[in-house]
Amino acid sequence: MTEAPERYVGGGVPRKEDPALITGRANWTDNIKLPGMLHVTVLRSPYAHAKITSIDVSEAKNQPGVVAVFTGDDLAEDWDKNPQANPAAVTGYGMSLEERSQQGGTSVTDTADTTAGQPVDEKTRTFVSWIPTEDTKIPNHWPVARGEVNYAGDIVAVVVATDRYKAQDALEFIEVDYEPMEPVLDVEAALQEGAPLVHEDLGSNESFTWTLGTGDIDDAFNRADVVVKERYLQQRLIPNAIETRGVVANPDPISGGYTVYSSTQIPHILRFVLATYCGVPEQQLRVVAPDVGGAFGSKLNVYAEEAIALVLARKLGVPVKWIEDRSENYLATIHGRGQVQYIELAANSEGKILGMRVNLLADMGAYLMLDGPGIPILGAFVYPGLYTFGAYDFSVTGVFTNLTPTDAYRGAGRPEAIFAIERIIEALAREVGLDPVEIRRRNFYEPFDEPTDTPAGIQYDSGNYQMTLDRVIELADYEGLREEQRRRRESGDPVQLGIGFSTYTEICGLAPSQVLSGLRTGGSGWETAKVQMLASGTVEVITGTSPHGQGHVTSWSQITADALGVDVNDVEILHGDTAMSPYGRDTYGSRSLPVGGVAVHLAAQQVIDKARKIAAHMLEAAEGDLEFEGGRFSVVGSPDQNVTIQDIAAAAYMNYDLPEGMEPVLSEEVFWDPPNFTFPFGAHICVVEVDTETGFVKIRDYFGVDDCGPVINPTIVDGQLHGGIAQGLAQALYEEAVYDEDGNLTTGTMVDYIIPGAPEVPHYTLERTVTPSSTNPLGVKGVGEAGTIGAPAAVINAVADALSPYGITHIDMPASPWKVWQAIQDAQGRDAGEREADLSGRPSQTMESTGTTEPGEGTAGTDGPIGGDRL
Ligand code: MCN
Repeated sequence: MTEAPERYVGGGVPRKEDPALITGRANWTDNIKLPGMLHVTVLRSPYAHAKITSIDVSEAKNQPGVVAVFTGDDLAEDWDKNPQANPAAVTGYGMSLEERSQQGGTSVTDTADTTAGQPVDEKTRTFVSWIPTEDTKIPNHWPVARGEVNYAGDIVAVVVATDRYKAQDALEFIEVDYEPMEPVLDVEAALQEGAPLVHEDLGSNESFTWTLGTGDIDDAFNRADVVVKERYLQQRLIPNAIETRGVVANPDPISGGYTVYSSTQIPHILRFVLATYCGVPEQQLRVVAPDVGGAFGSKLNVYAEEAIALVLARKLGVPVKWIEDRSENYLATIHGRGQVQYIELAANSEGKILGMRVNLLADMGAYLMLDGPGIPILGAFVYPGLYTFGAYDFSVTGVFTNLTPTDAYRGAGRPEAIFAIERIIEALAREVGLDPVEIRRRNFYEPFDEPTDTPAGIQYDSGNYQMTLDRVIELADYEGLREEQRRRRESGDPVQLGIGFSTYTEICGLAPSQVLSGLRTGGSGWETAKVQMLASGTVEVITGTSPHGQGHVTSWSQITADALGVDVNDVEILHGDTAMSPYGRDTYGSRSLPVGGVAVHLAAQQVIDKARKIAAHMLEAAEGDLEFEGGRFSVVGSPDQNVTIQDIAAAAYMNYDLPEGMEPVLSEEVFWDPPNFTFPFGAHICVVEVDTETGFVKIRDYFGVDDCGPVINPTIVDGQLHGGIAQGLAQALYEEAVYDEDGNLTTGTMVDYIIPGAPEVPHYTLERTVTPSSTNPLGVKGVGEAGTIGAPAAVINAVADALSPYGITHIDMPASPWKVWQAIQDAQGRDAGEREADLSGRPSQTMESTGTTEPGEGTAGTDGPIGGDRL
C-alpha cells in the first residue's frame, strides 16, 4: 500500500486488465470445467420458414456418449417447472408481471396461480423487454422450436453428451421432416397485400408502429423553398466478437439454486429474465459474466441457448455447457441494423432546415429479441443531428421477416440516424448550392452548456459543434484537399479524391429511469457502486457495470484513486457476479462511465465525508478546519496535524473510538439515476481515393475531432474511437449479411463476410475538445459508440464526393468495388454486362496493382466528367 503520487484521471494509466488477457490468464466461459459436466449442441433449421412435420431422435440417442436428446415438444413442460410468484424480480420494471402477461408479452412471468391448468402452448413465450406500443404484436418464441421454424438457424433439437464432439456428431443422426413455406425476406415486400406471413397467428407481418412528432410539420413543408427526399438502406450487419457466445449452467445440490456462467454483457438483466422465463426463483439464481471477449451489443440479450442450458441443468441435475461456434454465431447471434429509411428535409433557399420527416421500416427478423423493437426508437432522438429546426415527424414500423432476429449492434439506431441526416444534408447542400461545411454551419446550434431543447423533444446536455468542425477542417487541411481534388479532376486522374464530412451527436449514457419507462423499455437506468476501504487501507469497488473490453477496471480505479488519494494499484474493481453485486444495470448504450463511473465517484465522495468526521474526531479539530489532499486530512494552518485515509480506514474497521453513534467501517453504496442522457459529439473527415477504372475505394486518411467531455483515460478513449471508427467504415465499405432467395445466409463465414483487417483501416488523426456534460458531476459523456456512429456517413459522403463529376450522388452501403464500378458505368450510359460475383473491397488485395497517382500525374482529359474518354 502506497500513497498516490499524482492525479490519475486524464492520464494514460495502462489498462490493469491487460496483463491477464494477453498472457493466457483470462477466464473465458469455455475455460470452465466442472465435475460431471455434460456438453450441449443444438440442431438448427436449414429452412427459413417451414412446418416441422416430424422429428426422429432415436438414432441420435444411440450414438456414443449421448446422454439425452430433446425436441421442442419434449421440453415444452420444462420451461414452466417450479414457477413461483417472484415479486422481487420485477423491481425497477415499469409493468407488473400481471400487466405484462395480460398484454401477452415478455418473459413468461405468470405466477403459479395464473398458469394453473393452462396448457403451456396457449401462452406467449418471449424474451422481449422493450415493447414500444400497447398493441405490439409479439410472436411466441420457444427456445427449441415447436411445430414451425421461422429462420435458418432456429433451434429444432438439443443433444446432451459427454463431450462436445460426440454431441456435435450425434446431430447428424436426428431426422427432421420439414414442409417448406414461403419465406418473407424483405421488409417492403412483407407489408404488401397478400405477402406470406412469418407468424400466421399474428395476422400481419407488422409488429408495431411507433411515432414521434414536434412542431407543425405540414407548415414547415408548405413554407419550404426546397424539399429533398432520399431513401437509404441500412444493410444487416453481423457482430463479430472475438469470443463467441457460451454458457455453463451449474445446479447446486446443496442450496437448490443454480449458477449460470455466460459470456454476456448483462449478468443482472440475464438473471432476471432467465429466472422469470424458466421459473427459477431469482434469489436462487446466480449469474456470473467471467472474462468476456467482446460483445458490441450482441451479448445484450437473453438467448434461447442460455435458457436451454439452465433448464437442462435443472432437468439432468448436472452442470451443462454450450459453446457457440463461429458459423452458429453468424446464424443465431442477433444481427444489427436492417432498416429502410425514407427521409425528407424542408428548407428555405438559404439552406436553413425548417422541418424533417423520417419514416423507417425496421427488420425485426423472426422474433422480437430483448431490445430489438427499441433500436430504431433510440435513433429517433438523433435524426435531427446537430441541427436546430422547428418541426420533426418520425415513425417506425417494426416488420417480421424469416431472417435472424435483429437487436443492438454498436451504436444501435444512432449510426443509422446520423448516416441519414449526414447524407441528406449533403443533398440539401447540392440543391441550394452550398459547400458541405457551410450548410452545416448555417444549421448548427450556437454553443451551449446547459440543457437545450431539440426537435426530437429531448434536451441535449451541452455542445459546441462549430469548434469540432473548425478544428477538423484545420487538421485535414481542407483547402489543400480541395485543391488536390481539383487537380486530379482536371488531369483526368483515374484515381479520384473524395472528401466526406460527418458531424454527429448521439444519445448515450442510458439513463433516466423515468424516461426509459415513458419509452416502455422494460428496464431502468440507474447504476450502483459500492466503495469500501479494507482494514489494511486498500480499496474494493463493487460496480454494477459489466465490462467486456472497455477497461472499466482501469477507469474506475483511476476515479477511486483520485477521489480517495490512494495508489491506483491499491484499488480492486469487482464486477460481473450477481452474488457479489445483486444490483446492477450492466454495460451497453455507452452508459457505464456517465452512470456507473459517476456512481463510483459519488460513493467515494461519501467515503470521504465519513472519513472527514472520523479525522476530525481523531485530530480533535472541527470538520470545517480540515482539508483533504493526497489521501491525507490535515488541519488548515497546522499541516503537521494530519491523518491518512488508510489510518482512518483502520480506525473505522476497529471501531474502538469512533464519533458517538457512528457505524464501523468505511463502506458506502450509491445508486445513481441521472437526470438526462449524455450527448457526445464530433466532426469527422474521411478522405478516399476511388479508382474509377475498378471501383475500388481506399481510405487514405481519416480525421476526427470528438468531444466526450472530460476524459478519464485518454488511451482507452483512443482505443474506443479507433475500434468504433473501424466498425463504422466496415459498414460503409465491407460488411453485409446477404441471404439467397430461400432465406439462407450466403455470407456465413469470415471468407464471405468481409471484416476489415489492419490493411483496410487507415491511420487516424484524432483530437478532442472538452465540453463538460451538464448531466453529471464529472461532466463526462460516453464514447463507446461514437466512432461507429460518426464514420459511415463520412465514408459514403467521401465516395459520393469523388464520384460527383459523374452526377453520381449515392452508393448504397457497403460501397463495394462492384457497386461503385457499376454506378460509373450506369452514369456513362454503358452496359456493365454480367459479372458473376462481387469483388472483395480489400485494398490490400486489390489496390496495390492499381497504385495511386500523384497530383498532376494523370493524363489531361478533354471531354466528359473526369478526364473525358479515358473513363
Ligand atoms: N471513457 C473515458 N472518458 C470518457 C468517456 C469514456 O475515459 N469521457 C472510458 C470509460 O471509462 C470506459 C470506456 O471509455 O473505460 C468506455 O466507456 P463508455 O463510453 O461509458 O462505454 P461503456 O463502457 O458503457 O461501453 C459500452 C460501449 C458499447 S455500447 C459498445 S457496443 C461497445 C463499446 O462500448 N462494445 C465494445 N466498446 C467496446 N469495446 C470493446 N473492446 N468490446 C466491445 O464489445
